[in-house]
Amino acid sequence: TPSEEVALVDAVVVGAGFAGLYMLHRLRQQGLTATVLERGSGVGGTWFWNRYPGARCDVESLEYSYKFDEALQSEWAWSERYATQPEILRYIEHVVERFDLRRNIRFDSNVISADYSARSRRWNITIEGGKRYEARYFIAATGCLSQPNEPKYPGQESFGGDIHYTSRWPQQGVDFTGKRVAVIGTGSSGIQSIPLIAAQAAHLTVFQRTPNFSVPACNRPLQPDEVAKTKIEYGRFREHNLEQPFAFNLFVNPRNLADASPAEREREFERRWSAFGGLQFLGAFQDVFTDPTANRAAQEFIRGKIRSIVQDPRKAELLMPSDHAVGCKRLCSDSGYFETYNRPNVDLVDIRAEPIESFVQNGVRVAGRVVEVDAIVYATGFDAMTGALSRIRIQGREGRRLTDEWAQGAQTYLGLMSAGFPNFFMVTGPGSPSVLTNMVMAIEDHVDWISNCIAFLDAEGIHTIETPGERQNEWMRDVSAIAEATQFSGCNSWYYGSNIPGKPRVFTIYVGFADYRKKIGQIAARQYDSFTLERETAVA
Ligand code: NA7
Repeated sequence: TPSEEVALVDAVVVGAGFAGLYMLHRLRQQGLTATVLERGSGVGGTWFWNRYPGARCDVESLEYSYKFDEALQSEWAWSERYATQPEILRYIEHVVERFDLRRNIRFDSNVISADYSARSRRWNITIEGGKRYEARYFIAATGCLSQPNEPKYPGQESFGGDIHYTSRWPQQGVDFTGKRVAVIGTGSSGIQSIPLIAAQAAHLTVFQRTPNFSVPACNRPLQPDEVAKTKIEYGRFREHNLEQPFAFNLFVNPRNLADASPAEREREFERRWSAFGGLQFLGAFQDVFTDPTANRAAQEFIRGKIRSIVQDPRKAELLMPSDHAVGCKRLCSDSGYFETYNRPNVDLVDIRAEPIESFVQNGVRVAGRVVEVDAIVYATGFDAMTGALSRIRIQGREGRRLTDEWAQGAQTYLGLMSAGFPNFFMVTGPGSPSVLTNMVMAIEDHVDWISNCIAFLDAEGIHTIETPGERQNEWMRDVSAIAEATQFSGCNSWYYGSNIPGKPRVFTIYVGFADYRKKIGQIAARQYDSFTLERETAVA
């Protein structure tokens, strides 16, 4: 109704995770008014929702944290090499208090639509319940892995026990003591939670569709001397991160696998497995990710490990990936994952051989038999990259809908803007390096770029920025071409949207953070000349 109050701000930011929080801070610092709309009841985004047992980051805590404030980064003390979800959430909450961010965040606010008006040059944003906002800038900080994939099985309502999702775990936690539990899904979330659920529950049955490569995280408490060594030159350490292809210190052995003797190969893989851990495995030889032969050696090494750890040969066989390269799907970092299958209370069901037919009152029916359980845990991942954005009805110029424009795959220029949607920015949007980086570095870089851009526009009296369609086409062609030259193109993964039935198979991640960063930096230095900029025409 016309009398309904509309809040007027310079910018509306959607999402109060790492991206939205820093975006708010930067906008306020430059004297703008901003509101963050967050569908959760607290801050943290990914780290607010994914509270499942064992949830932790696969990038080291000294790297996976904000660098924008010297005092913040030198004072905050991480306890472990890889921080757990509760510790990361505490850190985010600390940042919110320290920079007094909470007063501009509205919680429990699910944004349902955003419409651009060319007449007023404003975005009209509506949240569930009807509250409306008008803003010059509309900024999506909605995350790349924030819209859960929740496959439905026949008979789901008839299941008598509890159903949980790793992607929206209850705040008060879940007690599985004495319970028979099913976990569906063996990606990072499954692989991290399975060991802890198995240790607590009476019995655990894992329903696996595709076995995954996983390497021990080699997590441990951080030692005061190593922390001090990093912090004494934290600025240089961060600069070095920004020059890396994935924005974290991946120690890449400069040798090719073919140049190493069999003994050297074994030694290097073993060192990566038992001392470096996790994603560092990918750096064993510089060609692991580009040469199929080198990659096969890495696959064989991990399969050998699974064979030697898992005592039951049937389970070991099922747990060995055979249809994809190492790194083609996100390499998992675990703490005792394969060992868990040696517990007498853990079973494994291969749902390719025995598909889930339905849920029944007392369990899960597969291939004509019922696996009796008291609780079911979905660890089935996300509608990645575009999922959260496509749930908002975003309408740009002439009523163009973002979901229509992206029907054949996301279309952006630099992963920052999309043609037809003026003054709409995305933080780590599709077409940027996003999930193939240390996310916090990628986020800070984008937020700095967007806020500098807005400062420039305001200073120059430019009211509208938009990307030309042809720039966008060229950009997305480049993004695909770069990916085609890597192992990523060789398998079905959520990077390609393959986990979501009907989603077009498009790679929307720019491989190579440092190159990307240089490119967007040059565009900013050239005063955004590859965009269309409109200013007020002077009246004589
Ligand atoms: P992932 O990595 O997408 O894993 C989801 C798992 O669930 C994976 O094993 C899937 O098998 C399985 N899945 C997905 N849909 C189904 C259906 N319909 N039936 C059975 N099994 C299914 O998500 P995560 O949450 O573990 O991790 C996401 C990222 O977060 C991770 O890579 C890190 O970057 C952080 P599939 O392999 O598709 O056959």
